[in-house]
Order: sequence, then structure tokens, then C-alpha cells
Amino acid sequence: MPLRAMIRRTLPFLLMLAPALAWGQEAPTLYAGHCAACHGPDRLGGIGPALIPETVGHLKPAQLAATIAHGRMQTEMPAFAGRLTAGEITALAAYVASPLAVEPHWSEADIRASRTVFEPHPAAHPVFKADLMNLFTVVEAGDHHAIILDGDSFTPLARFKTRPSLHGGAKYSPDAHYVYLASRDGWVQKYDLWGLTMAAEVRAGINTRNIAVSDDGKWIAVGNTLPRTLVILDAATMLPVKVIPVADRAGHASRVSAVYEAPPRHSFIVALKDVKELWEIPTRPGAEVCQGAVRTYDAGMESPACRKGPFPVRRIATEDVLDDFFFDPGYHNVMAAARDGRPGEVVNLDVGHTIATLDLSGMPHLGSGIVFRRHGRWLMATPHLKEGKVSVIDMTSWKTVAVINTLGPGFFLRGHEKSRYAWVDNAASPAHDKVQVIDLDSLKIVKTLQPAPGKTVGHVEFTHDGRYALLSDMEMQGALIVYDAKTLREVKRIPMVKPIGKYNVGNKLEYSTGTSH
Ligand code: DHE
Repeated sequence: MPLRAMIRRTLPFLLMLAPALAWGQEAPTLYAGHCAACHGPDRLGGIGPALIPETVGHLKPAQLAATIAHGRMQTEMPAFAGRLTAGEITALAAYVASPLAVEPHWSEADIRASRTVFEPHPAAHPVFKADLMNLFTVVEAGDHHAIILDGDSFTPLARFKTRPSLHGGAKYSPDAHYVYLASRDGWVQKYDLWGLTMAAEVRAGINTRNIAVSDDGKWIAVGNTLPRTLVILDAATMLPVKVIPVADRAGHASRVSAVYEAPPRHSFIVALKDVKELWEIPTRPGAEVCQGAVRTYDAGMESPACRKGPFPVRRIATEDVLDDFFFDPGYHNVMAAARDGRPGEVVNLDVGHTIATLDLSGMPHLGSGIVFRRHGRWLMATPHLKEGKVSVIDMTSWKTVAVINTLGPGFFLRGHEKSRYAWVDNAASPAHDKVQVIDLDSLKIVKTLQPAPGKTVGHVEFTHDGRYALLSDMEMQGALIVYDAKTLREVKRIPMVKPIGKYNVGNKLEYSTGTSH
């Protein structure tokens, strides 16, 4: 057999074997003996998170090995250092980060069967006196809990257990009755903010990017990477009403990068990670997709050529795949980019195609961007995940008008209509213990704060009135640090277990331009 044909024949077999060589033959047996009871025999999760690359792939092998060796304080995860050798721990760390041999299925029936509704029934009114619009949901990732915090007194009203690995923004129902939380493992939890009790939960996927709530509060869209689906849940029952396979026109499957609600359009907008399409999914009854546009018809007027609802998909061709995106304040345009240094693009949702290119080298984290007005113009600012800089873009010309150098790459940028400052972290750099404050008029850094030397700090959210900025010290023995947003002085420090994200009800529901939605 010629050499080339031999290589072609044997390569797939060698590739199949490669992970086994990396983790050693014994890893699956070690997994079955020590991990399967909590993380599932199929590695898809149980009381512990799924152990698959989609869930743990963002961790370095050394971080995974350290977790196996030393456990996770204040969680059920025990330390295995005494029971397993260093070699066995390294093999297990490689095994749990390796792809599954067969892609798992998670059907509508699986979703339905996973749903639990908890007693008691929905509260008729809030059981507390605190201002509903100034509550915060604070995620304590360290021991898988969330806190409902009164944003006036800065005291917790409730603390409850969540699914492990919550990720992405908490989303509120328009009447502020419920908060919805998503975990990387596909669990969506519905918590009754008025009654301060868990209402329901459902597993909508094996691995989820994020969720969005429709502007009328009736539907939740869940964007998955495993399986390649977008799931629409009925927010009242938390049961699936539609499972949409995510694939382009030609049938190439794709992971979802992110899904957001565009309120004036009454639509979900979905960015796709593997194919060059952006989707718009109208949520109102009677909405159809006709000749590439969303139209709403009265009953009896529908055209047979249209893609009918519920939840028809409008496909918009894009120049590139999209990892991250951001809306203009009118929800006419989407600013989007792949996270690989190629230029970003502006997709106009009204005409349904790309209208401009964005000069965004590096790895912009557009989902973390903010919008603000400066000298009569709307500007957008975004941090970058791989470079210490914030890019400022004019939302009329789509040109980058300033680049603000920070101490190092970070994740989040945050502002508020009533504050002249925006806060940016340096959490992915050696300066991870510093946050920097940008004056939005001069576009200069005016202060660098180091509230807990050596500790990682980041993710700011303002109170509803913009008077205070709340920052996370993200360590296990961490804290929520409250600053006066004008004087930039610390006013309170509340101990918490690795607090990460915090979400103010009023800012989210009123679509504050300084925060994520
Ligand atoms: Fe996130 C939001 C993607 C890593 C904490 N992150 C989001 C959203 C997306 C996203 C698409 C928007 C969700 C929404 O608003 O509903 N995050 C990604 C990534 O692609 C990335 C870089 C790699 C990955 O692991 O998926 C990533 N994110 C992280 C982290 O390592 C962080 C710091 C810690 C963690 O817990 O995973 C992290 N991401 C967050 C937080 C938000 C978030 C706290 C919500 C921000 C907000 O204020 O709305």
C-alpha cells in the first residue's frame, strides 16, 4: 500500500488512540471508581458538574490537577491527594479535559423529564420591604450559592444553593418577580424573588452558553454548545416548547456563542460560533419570516411562502463566525466579532446584512461593553480578553476613536448613566488585584484601586441610582466591596465565598447603557 494511503487509513485510528495515550489506560477506571458517583458515569454531571472539555476546558491542566488533589473548600468536592498518586491525578486531569468518544444527545424528552417544580407556590407580593428595583443577585461561585442583596442597606435578604458552575448574566422577568440563572451544565433555575424561594429548575442542555428572557417575560431562550441546539422554554412552566437544531442553511451544525433579547424588536438574537450566520427569532404570535425579514401578520393574512412560527428563524449571512456581540441603543445594529484578532463587523438587523467593519484587533469582549454619550455622540467601549486595552468606538462612523491602555487584560467594563466613570478590571493579568477607573469625558484612567493586594478583583455593578459601585474580591475568602461611585472611597466590605457576578434588578430591567442585559 502506498505510504500516503497507509497514513490516511491509520490516522483516524491513531487520533482516536491519542487521548488514551495522553491520559493512560487506567484513567477511565480511576474515574469510574472515584468520580462517577458525583459527576456521572458518562461524565455529564450529577451533584457535581459535568467533566467534559466544554465545561472544564477553560481551566489549565495544573488547575484541574490541583482541584482533584486538594478538593474545593466549602463544597462536596473532596481532596484525593492521599488516595491517588500524583501520576494518577495527572492522568485523571487529562481524561476529564478530553473529548467524549460519542457526542451526547439531550432530547426534548430529556429536558422535560429533568424539570422539577418546587413548593411553595408563587408569592403574591414581596415578603420584604426593600426596594425591589435595587435588589442585587450576587453569585458566590466558591460554594455554589447566590445571595439576594438589598442594594440600599447592603444586607442579604436570602442566600440559597445553586447548581454548580453558574455562568453568564442573571436574567429577570419584566415584573421583577423571578430571576433566572444558567449553569455551564445546562441547568436553568427559576428563583422567586418576591417569596425568596426556588421555584423550578430544568436541564435544557449538556453545555450551555447563556440564556435570554423575552421582553414580555413569556419565553426563555437557552443557547447550547452541547448538543447544538437553541431551546425555547415556557417561562411559566419551565417546560420546552421548541428545540431548534442549530445549523446553517447547508446543514452544518454550530455551537451557540450567545443569545440576547432585543426588546423593541420582540426578538431573540443569536450569534453562532461555527457558521457564518446571525439569527433573529421573533417571539410574538403571528410573527413570520418572509423573504429574509420578520413580518407580523394578522390571522388569515399569512403568506404560504413564509416561515411560520412559533419561533421561526430569520438567517442573516455574516462575514465571519461570531463569538461575541453587542447592540446599539436602538437595537438596529449588532456589533460583533470572532475572538481571533480578525476585524469585527456591524450587522444591520433592519436590512439584514453587514454594513461596516470594526477595527478591533486582539480579542474584544463585546458582551462586556458599555454605551455612553460624549460630546453629543453615542460611543461604545469594550475591553479585550488578551490585551490590556479598552477600545472606544463611535457608533455613527463605526470608527475606533480611542484606545485606553490598562494594566493588563480583564473581563468586564461597567458604567452607569449617572456616573462619569467606567470601571475596568485587569483580572486576566499579573495586575489582577487592581481595578482602574476611566473618566468617560477625558477617556483617561483617573484612578487605580488595589482593595485586596494579591487577590483577584473584578466585575462591578452599580446600584440602581448610580451612587455606589459594587466590586468582587473573587477569592474563596473574598468579599463584595462597596465604593462611593463619586469619591471612589470604600464604604463597606461584605465577606463572601468567591463572589463573581452581581446583577442589579433595576439596571437590568431598564436596560441601563452602562451594564449588560
Ligand atoms: Fe463569561 C458573561 C462567555 C469566561 C464570568 N461570558 C458571559 C457571556 C458570555 C460569556 C457569552 C454573556 C452571558 C449573558 O449575559 O447572559 N466567558 C465567556 C467566554 O467565552 C469565556 C472567555 C470562556 C469560557 O469559559 O466560556 C468566559 N466568564 C469567563 C470566566 O472565566 C469568568 C470570569 C468566570 C466564570 O465564572 O466562568 C466568567 N461571564 C462571567 C460573568 C458573566 C459572563 C460573571 C456575566 C457578566 C454580566 O455582568 O452580565
